[in-house]
Amino acid sequence: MSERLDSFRKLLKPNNIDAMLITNSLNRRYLSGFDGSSGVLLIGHDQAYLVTDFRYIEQAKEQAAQFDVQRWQDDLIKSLVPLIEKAGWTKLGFESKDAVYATYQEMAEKLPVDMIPLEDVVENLRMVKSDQELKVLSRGAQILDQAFDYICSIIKPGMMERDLALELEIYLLRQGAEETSFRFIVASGERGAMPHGLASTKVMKKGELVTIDFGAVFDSYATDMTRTLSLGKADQRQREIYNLVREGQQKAADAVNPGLKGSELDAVARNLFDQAGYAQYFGHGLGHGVGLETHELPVLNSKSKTILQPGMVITIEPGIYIPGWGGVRIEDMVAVTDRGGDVLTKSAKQLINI
Ligand SMILES: [Mn+2]
Repeated sequence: MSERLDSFRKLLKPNNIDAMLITNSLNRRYLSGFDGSSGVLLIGHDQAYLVTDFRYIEQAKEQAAQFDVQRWQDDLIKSLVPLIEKAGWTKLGFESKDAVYATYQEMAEKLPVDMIPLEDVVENLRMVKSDQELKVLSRGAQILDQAFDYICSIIKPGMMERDLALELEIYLLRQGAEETSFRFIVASGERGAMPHGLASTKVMKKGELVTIDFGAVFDSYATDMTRTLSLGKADQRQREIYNLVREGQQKAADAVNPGLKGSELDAVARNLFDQAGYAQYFGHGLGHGVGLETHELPVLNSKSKTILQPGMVITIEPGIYIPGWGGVRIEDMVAVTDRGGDVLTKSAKQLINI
């Protein structure tokens, strides 16, 4: 945590602020270690305050030893005033993407400091994972692989999409997940054309492809993976489209390398689909960062300017979705290393016929 606080403090000057107010709860947890449901950080060059309410004082002192824990009296804004006055700050950064308009207005009015809107300051730090974070993410990915084996052992024609999602959720919670990363996608047959088709009451039938996108949170870190299965023997079109997605996904995963731009990585899969005449059916970006949140920086799409760096953990998840037919998506979590990419989810990617 102290390294994170040091890295954060180095960003005050380049952002032209004396201190920053951190209101986003995940950013607060990332910088301080405190994971209660309320509290803000106020960080300057020499100060590190954690302001929280009565319920969390003891927990905050224990989890965020480097912070001066202050009790939130009556209302938060009032509690911040003396701290700001004492430090003599004139420019206070705040997280504009996290700010509620009414709260911002009140702060701008009552805090004796200029409020400077900033975006993604902590999110940019969170992009590059420490060895410890990589260990947690990689262990989580291993559990997803086990969960995929479990899916293969229970899925069958005649089963409802929702029942598969429920069994999968129970399995992951039994494996120690704190919660699911998101509501699972189980999209069979024509529903596969919906990239985010949540598990429904539809019964899965023989002859259909089923896209299953799932993940769970282990030790506070989210995981995310997708596989598409065939119920019964896939027909020629199903095999063709599946193999195209698989090739695009594999090529992109193989291309992961520090120094590569996000848009260049996205183009690896997109160009292949384009040559095959399917680019119009790949309407979303290639992937995204994974960490404390399922979707975090970097964003990987055709416009992404982010340069890949060792320590980033990203998803590679191209898909093809054809209305009236169905869809295929394959997704892995990949850690960017010094020399390339390390695929964390290792489940088979050849088309499995159940
Ligand atoms: Mn994903």
